Amino acid sequence: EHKKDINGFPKVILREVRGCSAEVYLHGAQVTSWKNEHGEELLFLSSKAIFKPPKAIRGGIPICFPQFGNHGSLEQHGFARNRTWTVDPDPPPFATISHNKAFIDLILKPSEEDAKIWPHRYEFRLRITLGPGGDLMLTSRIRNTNIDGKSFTFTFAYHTYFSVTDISEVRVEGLETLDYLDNLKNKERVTEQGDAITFESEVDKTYLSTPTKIAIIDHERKRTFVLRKDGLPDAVVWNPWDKKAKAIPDFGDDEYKHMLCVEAACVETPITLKPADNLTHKWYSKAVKVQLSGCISCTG
Ligand code: TA6
Repeated sequence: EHKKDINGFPKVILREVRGCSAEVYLHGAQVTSWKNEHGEELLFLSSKAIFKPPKAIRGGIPICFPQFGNHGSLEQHGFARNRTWTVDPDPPPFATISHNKAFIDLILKPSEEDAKIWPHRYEFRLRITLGPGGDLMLTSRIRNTNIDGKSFTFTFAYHTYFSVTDISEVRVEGLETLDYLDNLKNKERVTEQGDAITFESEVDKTYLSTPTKIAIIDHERKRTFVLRKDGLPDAVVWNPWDKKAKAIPDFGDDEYKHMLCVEAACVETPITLKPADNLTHKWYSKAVKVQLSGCISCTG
């Protein structure tokens, strides 16, 4: 269902048979709401979020492409989350579709402006699916359409903001004993301790070579999020805590207590894409596209 919000910004609403729903803004192709069949909101969205360029919406699931982080020449986390996407008129045959799922296909191609800052041609196709059980799946397919034969590399993340009751009562399971880069200590490489991760201060960690499944347990609300990913070896865990949250203009002062970012990502080893052969419009062979999927389900 295509709608405009109270400020006239276009968004799409996905509804599933049992009453689960999701909302996606064309600004950044950003999911900003994911509700279960009881109408409970499962994603964090800041009360101070800005829904138009040049800001990315604070919350939901920002798409970080073609760069995760702020090390390069591009803006922090790349420009994809700051662009207006369009509905894909010619969606590829994603194998995952079935009749009882709600989905939307969006596409981003470079503008003249973008080509100046990132001199590559690409097609970024994103399918957002709300499954029969209310699972939310994002599948990105990126194709290099350079005609000069040049490959390009990129880093990537689904920068997901989970809504939690109280961050000090949250545990993350699946990242124990793994190595991570501590982004608060100049990306020092550290080995995580042996049991579930809990939170009592600012955290900004890029876990490397992580499992396909990570669990986020909201103890108070007896709710568990399970994040499953494919093609994304890393996972970023972030909570700004009080001081950093106060310093972020579009973040409410106490809102850090009710969110946790766990992000399916590819950070340590960038993905390199060769130019696609001059294939027909049929969807592209494996070699020239990459499929990055993140699926989050929620129990309780
Ligand atoms: O994902 C963690 C992180 O890289 C943090 O360092 C923090 O900058 C966060 O992303 C939010 O970034 P943003 O550009 O959305 O304010």
